[in-house]
Amino acid sequence: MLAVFDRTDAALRIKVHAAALGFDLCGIAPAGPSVYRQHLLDWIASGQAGEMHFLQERFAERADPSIYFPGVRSVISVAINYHTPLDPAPRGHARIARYAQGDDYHEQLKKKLYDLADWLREQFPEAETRCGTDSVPIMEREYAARAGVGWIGKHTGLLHPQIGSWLLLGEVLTTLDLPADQPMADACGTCTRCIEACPTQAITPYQLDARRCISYLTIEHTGDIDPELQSKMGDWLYGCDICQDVCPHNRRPPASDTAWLQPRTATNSIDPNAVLNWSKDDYHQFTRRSAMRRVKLPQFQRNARIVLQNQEKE
Ligand code: B12
Ligand code: SF4
Ligand code: SF4
Repeated sequence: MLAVFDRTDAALRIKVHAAALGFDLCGIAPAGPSVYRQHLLDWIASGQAGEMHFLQERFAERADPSIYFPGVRSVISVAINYHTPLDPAPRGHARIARYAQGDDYHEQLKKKLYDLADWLREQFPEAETRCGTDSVPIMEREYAARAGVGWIGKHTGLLHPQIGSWLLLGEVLTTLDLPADQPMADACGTCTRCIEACPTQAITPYQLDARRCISYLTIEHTGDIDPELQSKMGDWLYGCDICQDVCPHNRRPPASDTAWLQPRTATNSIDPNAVLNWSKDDYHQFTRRSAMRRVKLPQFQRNARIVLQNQEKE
C-alpha cells in the first residue's frame, strides 16, 4: 500500500531538520506569483534600480517562481542570524558592512541549502527541489514574509521580533505541496528611525531608491559617484548598516555563534590609505572567500578615496 503524504508532519520535520542544520528561522510559503509584481516593475521603470540590470533581465522569473521552476508548489524560506560582535572602528578607519565580515555567505549558505534539499528528496522521493540565496531570481524578502519568517520593515529589510534584521535569507523551492505558515503583522508602527538616520535620504517607507543607497554606491555602482552623495557616504568602504543599527528591534539581538560568519579581523574595518596602496595580490588576499570579491580593485580604491575626503572634512 502507498504511504499517505502527511503534509503537516512533513512541514514539522522540515523545520526540525532546518534547525538541526543551523538555520535560525524557517517558514513555508505557497509558491504563487509575487503580489508585488507591479511594485517591482514600477520601481525598475522609475530608474531606482540604477545599474542593476539583472533585476530586469530575469523579471518574469522573479515575478513568478513557476516560471523559474515549473511545477513548484512551496517555498521553504530560511534565515540565519549574522549578528556578530563588532568593535567600534578606530578613528581614521573605513567601515565594512557586518554581513561581509566573515566568509562569503553565498558559498556557505548554499552548502546548507543543498544539505536541506538533499535531505528533503531523500525523505520524500517524489519531491523535486531548487535552492539558492541572493542570486536566485526570487523576491526573497517577499516570500520570507509570506512564510512568516518576519515582516518587511520601512527600510525594506525583513525583521523578526526577537532576532531583529541581522538575517540572511535563502530558500528551497519544492514541488511538494506543503501547508503554509501565517505571515506576521508589521510591527514598525509609527517608528521612522531608519528613514531619518539614512544619510542619503534613500528610504521612503517600504521603498528604497537604490541609486542613493550607500550599499548600492559602494558595491554595485561602477562609475563615478555624484559629489553630493559622496559627501554623505561617511566612512563606508563596503556596504552600509546604518538603517539596521538604529532600528529599535535590533537593540538586543541574540549573538550569532555561526563560525563562518564571525569577523575575520579584530577591528572589522580597514585603513583607507592601505586600500589605496593595495597591489592586486593584496586585494585578492583581502577578498579571498569573501562576499567583498564582488567589488573590484578600482571600485575599492574609489570608495577609499571618498572615505579619506570625508574624513578630511571632519
Ligand atoms: C538588489 C538587492 C539590493 C539592492 C537594492 C535593495 C532594495 N531594498 O531593493 C542594494 C544594493 C541597495 C542592496 C542593499 C542591501 N542588501 Co540586498 N539584495 C538585493 C537583492 C539581490 C534583490 C532585492 C530586490 O529585488 N529589490 C527590489 C525591491 C523592489 O524588492 P524587495 O527589496 O525584495 O522588496 C519587495 C518586497 O518588499 C515587496 N513587499 C513586501 N511587503 C511589502 C509591503 C509594502 C508596503 C510594499 C510597498 C512592498 C512590499 O515588494 C518589493 C517588490 O517585490 C536581494 C536578494 C533577492 N534575490 O531578493 C538582496 C537582499 C535583499 N539584500 C540583503 C542585504 C543583507 C542587504 C544589505 C543589508 C547589505 C548591506 N549591509 O550593505 C543592504 C540593505 C539596504 C536596504 N535598506 O535594503 C538581504 C536582506 C535580508 C533581510 N533581512 O531583509 C537579501 C535578501 C539577500 C539575502 N539573501 O539575504 N540590496
Ligand atoms: S543601507 Fe545605508 S544608505 Fe542604504 S538605505 Fe540603509 S542607511 Fe540608507
Ligand atoms: S527603524 Fe523603525 S521603521 Fe525602520 S524598520 Fe526598524 S522599526 Fe521599522
